[in-house]
Amino acid sequence: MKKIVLVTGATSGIGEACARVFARGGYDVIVTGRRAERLEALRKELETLGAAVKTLQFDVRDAEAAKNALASLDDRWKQVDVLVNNAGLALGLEKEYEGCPDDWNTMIDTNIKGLLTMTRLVVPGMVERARGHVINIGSVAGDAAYAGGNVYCATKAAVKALTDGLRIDLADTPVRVTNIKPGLVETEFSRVRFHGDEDRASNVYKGIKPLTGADIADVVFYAASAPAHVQIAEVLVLATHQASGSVISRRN
Ligand code: NDP
Ligand code: 8X3
Repeated sequence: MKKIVLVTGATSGIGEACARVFARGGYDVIVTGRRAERLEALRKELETLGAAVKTLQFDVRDAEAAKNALASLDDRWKQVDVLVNNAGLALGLEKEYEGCPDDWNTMIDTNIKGLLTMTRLVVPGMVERARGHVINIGSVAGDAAYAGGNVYCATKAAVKALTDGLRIDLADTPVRVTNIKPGLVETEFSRVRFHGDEDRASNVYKGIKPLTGADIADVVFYAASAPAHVQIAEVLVLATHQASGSVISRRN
């Protein structure tokens, strides 16, 4: 029987790349996100890679919708082997004392509460089956705050704490828990952060070769593929010319 991976936020960027790498690696794949057309296009693509695919369209901020989506799966598909908690976003780069409370709520509800919702729904089954792996997508932003990062950085620091806490709570089970912490990855992330301002978004990657979603997906797949006694607890993945959240060497 093939293993099953569930990737949240698979309609773009890192999540989409993870879905591809796991499909190529022999998994059946559950992809989630809010954009139905993209989920459908991805389903078709992943099927050409030999994977069986389920699409679940819901907003991770809506706990009831998440619960209903998972409940709609048949028993075989409910047996998720790997949960990749990837859905997330940054909004804005304002100073903390000038920031937008709606943006703060969206980041907190998605990056923290959405991840918790999915964990709460999927992990009890992993414990029951004595098999499973939770891979959270944290960030270098969770290691130290950078200018204007305030609330986003706080959500990713929370992802680190929640990943560590889950690992502690699961230490007496075979279920593994991993935090993958990327630096600059060129995806739709900056376009979303700057509310669709393409110029501002592309400036983020000026003068540096950023990571790609595929670079991160390879690390996620490596963690999932390690032998059962090996738990990759945390990995910080940076572009070569990025040294920390705020130290980036750019060339003209
Ligand atoms: P993208 O914007 O390209 O992808 C984000 C994904 O999250 C999309 O599939 C989107 O799907 C999904 N998503 C966002 N909000 C929701 C929601 N409320 N409900 C369901 N799905 C949601 O960005 P990335 O691929 O770069 O980001 C993926 C993760 O990686 C995030 O957690 C981000 O914080 C993290 N990260 C990104 C870095 C970067 O530099 N790009 C670096 C470090 C970490 P849809 O809109 O269809 O719902
Ligand atoms: C995304 C990377 O540096 O923009 O988490 O915060 S960064």
